Amino acid sequence: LYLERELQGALARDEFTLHYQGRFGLPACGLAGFEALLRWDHPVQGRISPDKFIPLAERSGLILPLGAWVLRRACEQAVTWNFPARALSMSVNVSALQFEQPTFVQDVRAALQETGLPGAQLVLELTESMLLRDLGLARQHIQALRELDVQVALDDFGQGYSSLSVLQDLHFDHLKIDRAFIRSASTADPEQSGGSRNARTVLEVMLHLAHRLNIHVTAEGVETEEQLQLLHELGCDDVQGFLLGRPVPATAAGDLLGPLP
Ligand code: G
Ligand code: G
Ligand code: MN
Ligand code: NA
Repeated sequence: LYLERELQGALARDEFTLHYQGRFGLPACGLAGFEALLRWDHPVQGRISPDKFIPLAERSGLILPLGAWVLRRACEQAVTWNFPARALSMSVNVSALQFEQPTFVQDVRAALQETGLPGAQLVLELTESMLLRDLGLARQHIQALRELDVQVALDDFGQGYSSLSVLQDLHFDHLKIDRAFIRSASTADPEQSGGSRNARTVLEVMLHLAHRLNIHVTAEGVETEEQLQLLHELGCDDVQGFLLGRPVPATAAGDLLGPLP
């Protein structure tokens, strides 16, 4: 309750910042884009994890102005970093309440227009659970986003009770495989080798399925060289994770950009 009350004024007090984590293309591991990740620095409590405050912000509705701020800020940053000239994209996480707003697509269009970011440079990350709440609305919004050239990613794929129906019913540009899969497919524990073999097969088939649907695959939570090697062998397109880069503030993320081509 304390945090919920504190959250109300946090946007006005300027306590939120965005961190950026790189996404890297295989095999060369060149930078392909960034994912914007929200951080809350409370003056007394210190850094509070989004896992903690996003659900609170969803419950109170604060996620709407906060989500709008994130989108605007991330688009501005992508323009500042010359993303169109670099052919990089900025990924933004969207919450269920945000996605369900009748004005959602208009809000995205306004953010693009006001910041000058071309739609093609933006990726919106959606989760399966939010899409299944109203499949008809999801279809409509995704179609309208495509008309803006905005890319759509299915985030956390494989987490919880995933079904294949969303892949059949909706059109995604990217699939982000949940880090739990990456971990179990690459485990070196001999006791786990049966499970690891199974997990590897599941990963392989997920990649094959996505590629047959023309969906670009990103592996999340890549932490070891062994995982990177495995993903390369399996033909994964992009990787994200602590091995290649943690989420960092804008100044540090900007240092990862080379000179303009
Ligand atoms: O960055 P971190 O691993 O702490 O993020 C934890 C969770 O918070 C992840 O599920 C991530 O998708 C989510 N998250 C981070 N930033 C945002 C944001 O700007 N909006 C929404 N809706 N979720 C976010
Ligand atoms: O749900 P979503 O995929 O948006 O969550 C992104 C979160 O995952 C970020 O908050 C980031 O801190 C976290 N993350 C990114 N890379 C790694 C990693 O290699 N290992 C772990 N454990 N977490 C990661
Ligand atoms: Mn994400
Ligand atoms: Na994810």
